[in-house]
Amino acid sequence: MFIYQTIEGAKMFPKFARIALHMAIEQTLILIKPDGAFRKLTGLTIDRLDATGLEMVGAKMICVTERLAREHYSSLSDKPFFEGLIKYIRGDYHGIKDNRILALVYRGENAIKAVRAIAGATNPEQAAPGTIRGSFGRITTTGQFENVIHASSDPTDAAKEVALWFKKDEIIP
Ligand code: IDP
Ligand code: MG
Repeated sequence: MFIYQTIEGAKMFPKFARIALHMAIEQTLILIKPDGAFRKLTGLTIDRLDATGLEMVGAKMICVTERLAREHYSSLSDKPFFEGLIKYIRGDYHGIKDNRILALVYRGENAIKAVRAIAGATNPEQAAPGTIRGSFGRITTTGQFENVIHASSDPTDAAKEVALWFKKDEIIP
């Protein structure tokens, strides 16, 4: 079984390639968004992340500058909700002092999917009950999604986001 979990195994035994690919060790970025911090959901979020069995390999409070916010969400810059999103992530709606939020990196098998699963769908009204967003997210009367946490959505985004928020030596090798 173990041999099939390696790339070489996948090449030698193509029918097991899918198993090998599904065993990828990934890193993913999680941000406790300002509503999550404001509502004291940081501990609960970490508890659920730890319960996945993934390993926390990076953690720090970061000042979300205008530049960092816009870079992080650059792929959404043409969306009508973009400016509101920048204000939200910078703490403008929740009075987060100096715009500081907690950023985390978790690592493990299929970490990206595993964290997305406990986070729930983007729209908190559509997120499954029991997920973090389904339990604690809301849409404000002005249409702002407050969905508690950010979680990287795919390997390309995860690599980009981890590198944007963390220096190499801030992550446990
Ligand atoms: P994700 O956070 O689940 O990956 P994205 O589509 O990458 O979802 O959007 C990033 C963030 O932008 C969301 O988490 C949410 O805060 C905000 N957002 C996405 N779609 C909407 C929308 O339709 N209205 C308001 N805010 C939105
Ligand atoms: Mg996303």
